[in-house]
Amino acid sequence: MIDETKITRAILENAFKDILDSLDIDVAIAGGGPAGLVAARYLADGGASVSLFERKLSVGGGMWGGGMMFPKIVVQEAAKGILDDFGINYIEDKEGQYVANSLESVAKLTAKAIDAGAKIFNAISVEDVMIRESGITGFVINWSAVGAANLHVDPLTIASKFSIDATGHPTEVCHIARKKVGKLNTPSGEIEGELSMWAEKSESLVVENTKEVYSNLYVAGMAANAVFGAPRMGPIFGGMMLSGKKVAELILERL
Ligand code: 48H
Repeated sequence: MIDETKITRAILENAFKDILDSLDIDVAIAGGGPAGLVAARYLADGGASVSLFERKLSVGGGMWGGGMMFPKIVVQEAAKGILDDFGINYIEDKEGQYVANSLESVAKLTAKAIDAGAKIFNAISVEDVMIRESGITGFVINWSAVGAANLHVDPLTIASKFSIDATGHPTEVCHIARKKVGKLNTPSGEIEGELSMWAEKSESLVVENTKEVYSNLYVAGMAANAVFGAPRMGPIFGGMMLSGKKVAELILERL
């Protein structure tokens, strides 16, 4: 028999289990754009316990909108293997690059991350970090609705061995860390800031810049270029996915 109280109990019990299982994990990821989703999948595939916190109701970040809201993304040869790995369909165009549907891409990145065992929490924002002598030891989280309504509500915490800032252009976690710890592992110790569009340069730099930016805090995706002072690239997404894969590999080596 369908009963409202039973529905409510099923939702609460199962949601509480997921969040309780995430209190002390291997890797916490802030941001569910392409870089965060790809990282989540490969980390979970590698046996890590991983939870991803996304501010919005939907994951996918800037991928949904393709280029100027035309729902297509371009992916270069170097990242074709990741499209295959996620079962994303594509066509090779005349320019020797691959074109995929942005909606299908978000859906499959998300589904594969969840299938691999990553836990994804939407509508939750990372609003601070925990810092100990060893470095960053986890995220301070709150419902995004609390911030949106400007309510004074204290947050909760998630402890993790490693954290990833995959918050895209605003590189929010690194900004918080920079404010609280003083200097990051960047040339100036500051957030260097994103430069203007130069796709070819940017796509290789985003992979190069995917690294540990403070003890146990890694940066991936657009945030990596924003932190290390590299250009943006427009609607080519190979670098985001390669960055997600690289950060997963770097962390798995240390786990
Ligand atoms: C929880 C947060 C918080 C927070 C933000 O922007 P994204 O898609 O990031 P990437 O790096 O995976 O991909 C970048 C790509 O989409 C892009 O913007 C490109 C290629 N631009 C090129 C150009 O030239 O403009 O996703 C980041 C996600 C978003 O969903 C945010 O809502 C979320 O992070 N987020 N989640 N806590 N504090 N801040």
